[in-house]
Amino acid sequence: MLSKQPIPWEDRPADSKEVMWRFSKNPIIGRYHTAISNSIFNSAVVPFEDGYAGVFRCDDRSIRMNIFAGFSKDGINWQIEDTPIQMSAGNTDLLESEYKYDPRVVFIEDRYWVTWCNGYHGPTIGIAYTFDFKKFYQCENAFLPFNRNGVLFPKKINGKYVMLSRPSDNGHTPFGDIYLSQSPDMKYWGEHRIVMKVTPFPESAWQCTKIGAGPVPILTKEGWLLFYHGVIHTCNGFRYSMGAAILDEHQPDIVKYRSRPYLLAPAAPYELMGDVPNVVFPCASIYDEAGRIAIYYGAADTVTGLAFGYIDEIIDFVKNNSL
Ligand code: BMA
Repeated sequence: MLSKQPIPWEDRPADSKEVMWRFSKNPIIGRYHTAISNSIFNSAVVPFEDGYAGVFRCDDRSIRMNIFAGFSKDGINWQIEDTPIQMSAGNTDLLESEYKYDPRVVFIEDRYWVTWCNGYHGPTIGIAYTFDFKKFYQCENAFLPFNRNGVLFPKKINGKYVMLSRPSDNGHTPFGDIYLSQSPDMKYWGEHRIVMKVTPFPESAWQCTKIGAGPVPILTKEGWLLFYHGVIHTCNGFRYSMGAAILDEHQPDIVKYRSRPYLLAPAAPYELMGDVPNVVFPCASIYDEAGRIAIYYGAADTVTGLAFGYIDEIIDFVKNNSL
C-alpha cells in the first residue's frame, strides 16, 4: 500500500546490480519474537495511523498456525500480540476455523480487509475486516476447499471486489495456477477466470510447479503490478522464489508481461535454512510517492525479511525480460 510516512528503506549496495536487494538487518522478525512463537513468517503489513499495523502468521510451539495483530512505528521494529486474533461475526454467523495462516491485508474504501488460508475441513480462503486491528469481523469463506493464496485487489474493478487465489489440494499441493474471482458484496464469489498458469518446464523452471499471488497488486501506469511466488520441485523438495507480472488495469485476468527470471530467490542463510529450507514467500509491500518499495517476505517458513527496489525499475525489468 502507498505510505505517506517514511517506509523501511536502505539504498542498493554500491556493489549490487540486482533489481531487488535484501535489507542488511534481515531478518527483521526472528522466530522467537513473541512469548509463544516457534516461527513468524508469511505476514502482512499496512500503513496505519502514524505508523504501521500488521497481521502476522505465528506458528506456536505446538506448531498451531494462527494469525496475530502487530504494530510498529517504523515498519521494522514490531510489537506483536501474544494471543491470536479473536474473531467476531461479520457478514455471517461465526464460522469454525481449525487454523489460520498466510494472511494478506488491504485497505478498501473504509476498512482493512484481511484474507488468509482458513482451515475449514481443508484449506480455503477466510475473509475478515477490521477498522482498528483490535476488533476483527470474520465473513463468509470465499471459496470451497481446497484453496490458498487469497489476495484482494485494493479497489473494486468494474464495480466488483476482485480476488486472486490458487485452487489446491489438502496437502502440499504439487500443482497450482492463479485464478481470479469477483464479488458484488464480499460474500458471494463467482465469475472465476484463469489469470496465469505454471510455465512449461524448462522455459522458466523456477515457476514450473506452482504459482500463487503474493502481496496486494499495485496499480501503476502499465497496469497492476503483481508480485507472486513460483515453485520448482527439486530432488530435495519445493523451492519458492519471487517473480512479478503486470496485469491489465480494467481486465486483470489479462497478463501483459511476466518475468522469465525471478526477482528474488533463496540465497541468504536465513532463506536457505529453517523449518522449511529454500523459501522466499512475499505477502506484503509498502511503497512511497517516490516509487520506492519494501516487500515483506517469509524466509524458510521461520523468520520475516525485507527486500527493496524501485517500482519503475521492476516494471522495466519485467517488460524487458517477459515470457
Ligand atoms: C505453502 C504454505 C506456505 C509455506 C509454503 C512453503 O503451502 O504452507 O505457508 O510458506 O508452503 O512451505
